[in-house]
Amino acid sequence: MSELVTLQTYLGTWAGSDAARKAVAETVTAIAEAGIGIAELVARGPLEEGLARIRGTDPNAGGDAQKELDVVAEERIRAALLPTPAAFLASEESEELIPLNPRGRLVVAVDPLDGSSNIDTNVSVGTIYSILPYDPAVHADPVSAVMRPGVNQVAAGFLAYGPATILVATFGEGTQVFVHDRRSGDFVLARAAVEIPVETKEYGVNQSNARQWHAPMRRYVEDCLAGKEGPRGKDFNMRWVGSMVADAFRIFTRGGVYVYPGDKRKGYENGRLRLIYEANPVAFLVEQANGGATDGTTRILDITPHHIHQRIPLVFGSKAEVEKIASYY
Ligand code: AHM
Ligand code: MG
Repeated sequence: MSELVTLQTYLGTWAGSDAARKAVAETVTAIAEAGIGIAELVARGPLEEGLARIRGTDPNAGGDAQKELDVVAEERIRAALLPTPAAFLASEESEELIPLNPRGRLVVAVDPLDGSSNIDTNVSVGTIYSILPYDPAVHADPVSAVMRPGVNQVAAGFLAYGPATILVATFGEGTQVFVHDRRSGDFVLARAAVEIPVETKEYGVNQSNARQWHAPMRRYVEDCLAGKEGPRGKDFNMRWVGSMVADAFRIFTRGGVYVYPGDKRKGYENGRLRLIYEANPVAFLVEQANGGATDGTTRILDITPHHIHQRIPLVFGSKAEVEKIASYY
């Protein structure tokens, strides 16, 4: 059997003696380590009953009910990032940026616990991160460093806490999958270059919202449901976990398309997912794995954010299917 590559050795080779890359490597290592602790808490499930409880009555910055574990996860990440070269943290759970290392030259945006409405159901939840460069000489205000189109990301990824704790990461050179080896404690490289199949017969969407969708989305799903006899000429399968990290990992494994469109409900005009710490990192990972990511028509990574917590309609996965969806709009 060939030599195992750990996250540490992978990052050591990738960064070499490049100071900027070393800073990114250190930051991702800290997030991965925080993830191991969060995975342990998630795995205690009902034994940590209090953590799945909704916190107070106020929603979080993104407008969702906040669970105890959302807040604990954010705190674990913040603490892990303090000694790294990250200057600020943007988080779903905090209205404002959280200051970290005053000499840092990176900003990190996270969804500390994606899919947290599922904590008590024992399906995968995860942590999503996006890393951008920060230069105080250019960005007088750190918020302006975060409010840039996703093409500026230097690294992105997510941890999914499922049967295995996995890290899907990109440093701009393809997309890699690492698996946390509970025996050695290391993240071990399992897939060095993820390739999302271009074509698919599998889509994922919360179909209970169908009556709220706009016409293009309704037509797209109707055509999938029509199967072989319909205009698509093939039978489709539908899969929806309702934890984006889990749905994304399935797409990285066997292709498919994930769709959370904007709809007619108040507050859902731009769908549900947040641009900066959900759509952008996933779009970066997907593109690096030869997939596509749009808001229906426009490439996610080209969109200039106007608010840290803004939502964006999101379509990502197998390239040909993402393009097909654009043709309905
Ligand atoms: P969260 O970050 O508050 O968990 O919200 C994002 C989640 C995604 O993981 C998931 O795909 C989506 O919301 C599910 O939304 P819905 O319950 O409307 O189907
Ligand atoms: Mg979340």
